[in-house]
Amino acid sequence: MDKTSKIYVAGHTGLVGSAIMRKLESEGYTNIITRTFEELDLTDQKATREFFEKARPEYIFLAAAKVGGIQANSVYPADFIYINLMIECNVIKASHEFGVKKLLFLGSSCIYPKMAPQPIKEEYLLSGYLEETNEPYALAKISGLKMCQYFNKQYGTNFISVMPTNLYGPNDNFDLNTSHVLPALIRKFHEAKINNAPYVEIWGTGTPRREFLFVDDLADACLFLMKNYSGNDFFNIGTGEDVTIRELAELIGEVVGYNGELKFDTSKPDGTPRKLLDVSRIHKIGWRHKTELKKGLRTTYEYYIRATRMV
Ligand code: GFB
Repeated sequence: MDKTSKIYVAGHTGLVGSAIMRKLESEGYTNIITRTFEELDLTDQKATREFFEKARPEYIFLAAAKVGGIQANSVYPADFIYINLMIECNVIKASHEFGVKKLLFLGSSCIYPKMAPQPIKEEYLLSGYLEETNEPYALAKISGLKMCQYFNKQYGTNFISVMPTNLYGPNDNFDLNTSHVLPALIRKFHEAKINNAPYVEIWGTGTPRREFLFVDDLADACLFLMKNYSGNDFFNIGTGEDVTIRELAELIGEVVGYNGELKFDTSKPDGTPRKLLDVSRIHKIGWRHKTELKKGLRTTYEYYIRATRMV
C-alpha cells in the first residue's frame, strides 16, 4: 500500500472508521475515499456495485457496521443480523469483482462461544454456543470472517480479518439506550457529578469481566496488518487484560471526579461472564497495544466534554 494508493474506509464516521482515518492521515496517505450513509447505502447491492465500478478502490478497511451495546443487541436482533450480513456480502463480493488488492474486515470478540476457555484463542471459534444477547451480531461477524477466508480460497483474493475486543475512544456513541458500557458510564458519572446525584446506576451485577482497547490502538493494528500480513489467519486484537464492570465503574468515577455511590440494577442483563482475548498471535508478528486503560479513559472523557460543549 503506497501513500497514493486509493483507499476506501467504509464507515469512516464511526468509532473505528474515524480512528482509521486519523491514522492514515497522520501517516501521509493522500488518496482516501469515503462515502456517507446518505451518499451510499452499503446494504444496497446495486448502489454498492456502481460505487465500486466508478471509484475503483485498491484497498479497503471494512469498518461499516450496525453496532451497539447489550441492550441495542437485544432489542434489534433482526437489524443486527440483516444489516451486517448485507454490508459484508455486498462489499466483499464487489471487492472481488472489481479487483480490490486487499481488504481488512472488522469483526468482534463476541464471535466466540459464551463459555469459551479464557483467554480466548482464535482456534475456539465455533466450538460452542453463542451468548444469546449478541448472537445475531456474532453470526453476521462470523459469516464475514468466513466469507473472507472462502473468497481467498476459491478466488485467490487477499482479504484479512481482525477480531477486536470491546473498543472505546473519540466518536463513540454516548446514547444511554444503545451505547456500550464504557461510554454509557462516562456519561452517567459526568451527569451525576454535575447534578450532585447521590448514586450512579450500573446495569447488571457488576461482576462480568471485560477487556477494553483504545480505538487508536486498534487503528494502529489494522494498518500494521494491512502492511505486514497476508494469509488466511485472523487476529484477536486486545490488551490481554480485563477488569470487572465494578472496577471499570470505579475507575471512571475516579477519572470523572465523582464520589457518590454505585447502585447495581440486576434486572438488566450481564451478558457474557468474561471475554478476554488471547493476543499472542498478533504479538508474535510484532504488534502490541500502547494505551493503558486509565490514559485512554482520560482522553475519552476529554473528548466527551468537548463534544457535549459543542452541542
Ligand atoms: O458494553 P456492553 O453493552 O456489551 O455491556 P457486551 C457490558 C457489560 O456492562 C454488561 C454492563 O454486563 C452490561 O450489563 N453495564 C453496566 C452496562 N452498566 C451499563 C450501561 O449503562 N450500559 C451498557 N451498555 N452496559 C457487546 C455486544 O456486548 O459487546 C456487541 O452486545 C459487541 O455485540 C460489543 O460485541 C463489543 O460487552 O456485553
